[in-house]
Amino acid sequence: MKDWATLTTVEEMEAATNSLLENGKKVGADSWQQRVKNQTPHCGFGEKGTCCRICAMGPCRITPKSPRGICGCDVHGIVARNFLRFSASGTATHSDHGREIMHTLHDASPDGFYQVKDPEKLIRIAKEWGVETEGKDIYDLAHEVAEVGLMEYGKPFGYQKFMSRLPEHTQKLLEEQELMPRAIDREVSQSLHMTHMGCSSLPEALLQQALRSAMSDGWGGSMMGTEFSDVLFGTPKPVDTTANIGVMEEDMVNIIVHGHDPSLSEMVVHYAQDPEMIALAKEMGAKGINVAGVCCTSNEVAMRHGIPMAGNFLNQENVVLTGACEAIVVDVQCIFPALGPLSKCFHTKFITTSPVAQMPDSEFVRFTTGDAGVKAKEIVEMAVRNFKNRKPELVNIPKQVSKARVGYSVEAIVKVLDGVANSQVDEFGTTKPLLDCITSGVIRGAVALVGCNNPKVRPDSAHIALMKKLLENDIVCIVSGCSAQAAAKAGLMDPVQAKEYCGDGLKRVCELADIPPVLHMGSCVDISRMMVLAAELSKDSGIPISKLPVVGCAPEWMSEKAVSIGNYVVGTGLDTFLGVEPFISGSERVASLLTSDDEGYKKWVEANFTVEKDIDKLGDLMIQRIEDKRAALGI
Ligand code: MSK
Repeated sequence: MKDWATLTTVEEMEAATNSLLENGKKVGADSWQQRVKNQTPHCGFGEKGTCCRICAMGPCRITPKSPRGICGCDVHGIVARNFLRFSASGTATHSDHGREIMHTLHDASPDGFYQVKDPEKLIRIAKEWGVETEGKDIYDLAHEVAEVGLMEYGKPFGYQKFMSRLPEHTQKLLEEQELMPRAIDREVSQSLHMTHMGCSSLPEALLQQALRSAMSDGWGGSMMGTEFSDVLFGTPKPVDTTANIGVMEEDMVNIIVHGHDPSLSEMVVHYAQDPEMIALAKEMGAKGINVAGVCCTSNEVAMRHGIPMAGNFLNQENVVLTGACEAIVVDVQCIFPALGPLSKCFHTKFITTSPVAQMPDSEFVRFTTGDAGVKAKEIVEMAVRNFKNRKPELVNIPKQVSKARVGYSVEAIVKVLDGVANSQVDEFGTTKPLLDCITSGVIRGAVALVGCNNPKVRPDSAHIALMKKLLENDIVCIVSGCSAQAAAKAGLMDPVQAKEYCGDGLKRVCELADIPPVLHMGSCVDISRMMVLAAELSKDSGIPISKLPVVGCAPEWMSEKAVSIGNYVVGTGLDTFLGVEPFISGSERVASLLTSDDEGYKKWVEANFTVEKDIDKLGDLMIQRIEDKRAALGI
């Protein structure tokens, strides 16, 4: 632990980035900051969602003079079709990550590269899914459960199995509205079918499909990704780590892992600790090997191994700009193709590993579960041997590090809060202590803060400002994805220092439970953990999810995955607040269906979206919504 770890402001982070950009200028490096300038202003039709290019009669663009496309589709149909495609792509992406995890589970063996680290969780899910567990070898069970899980992608009949985790009220509502998600691939495929030329142009039908497909992500693909990553790599427990660019080490080989699928990063972390590799690093003149993470891969390895977090989405170029990155090793999602040319300006090796994410100017080391250890060792060795190519005159590691306690799975939250109330827990535990804190008003409510960075918002400023505002108002923040790293970098996960931002009630709970006020729940797919927590709170209290003083928020979102997430968080019954506009402003009808209190989402699933670009106002609106829900419950 670096002894200068501290709370860090957005201004300080920005100053560090600026000094790195100066480093980049020395070698002619491009940057997202420059590319944003080149791309501004953005296409107005794209921003409003009013450009249709789903057939070759177009592209058609809707204007007052040309209110319909060549096929006659109006603006509402076009905007809704674009919205559904955007969301369905997010569903496909998350769920394909989940599918890879199921294949890894299917390949697990006692003498292979992947083992079952949490057999209790495997048995618990097997029982939940009706798979016989008695007398079975744990690996036979793992393979059987993996097959059952893989069938969730293409089974011809029935709904997603994890939907039974929802309270009865929500299940009934979704059944009545015909919004229960069927097989994941079917929902994605049907979304593409519905948006093909000559199919749906009725906004209601298109938005209902956006909800249905997103629910197959949140309560299907993503949830399997989360649950079976825990089975394979261990269910997260609180662990201390450090965050921000200063986690990179000047005298060590720095390997950055970036992406989402822990199957790769787990192996890289393992082989970076191999005595043979450490000896080689010393031979190359380094003191050892330092692995750090970016984006959601960072969340995965931080919460299971305490691996430091170098940064989030818009910091991915920063790690290379330090001139001290021997290799940036990526799997899938949220990886800038810019890393290829940028790495070439330095000595960094940009190593791609998945057939799903292949990029120019990278070294492709194809990684499969069958040869995972061999390939991971090869990658670590490539990085270590690259240390001698480092140019000392280009090394600039800003001294910025904060302490963070991460790894609050639902199981961990239940356990630590039980310490406050001292109640008995059953096998899974109970959320009653948390409910008691909320009912008594010691904690006013909870906000699930998630999502990316987006250059449309000053990086991390919205995440951090909102968290501080919520903490001050005794609202606990549960966070994941790049929002989690924003919090960690700012020091908001430091259990000692972050308390200074809390109101009296929340501060007392944090002191009693020895937790930070911002709880790290993991990566993007781990938003499914938040959904399970909401469902458990509802079942333990008898209050429908939509009436709980809990809301979701993605203040700096940018990806298609984030729209799928938003749709399944709302579909689960949680009002969701966005700081960046989705591409829907071209249709008042679509905007109303998503945000109105009188129709659309609110009527179908009892929750809706609020879009507000003024971040202070967004925070006020969330607090007001939480207080309104409390008042309605009489608490
Ligand atoms: S990595 S989807 S930028 S949260 Fe999951 Fe971050 Fe958003 Fe990617």
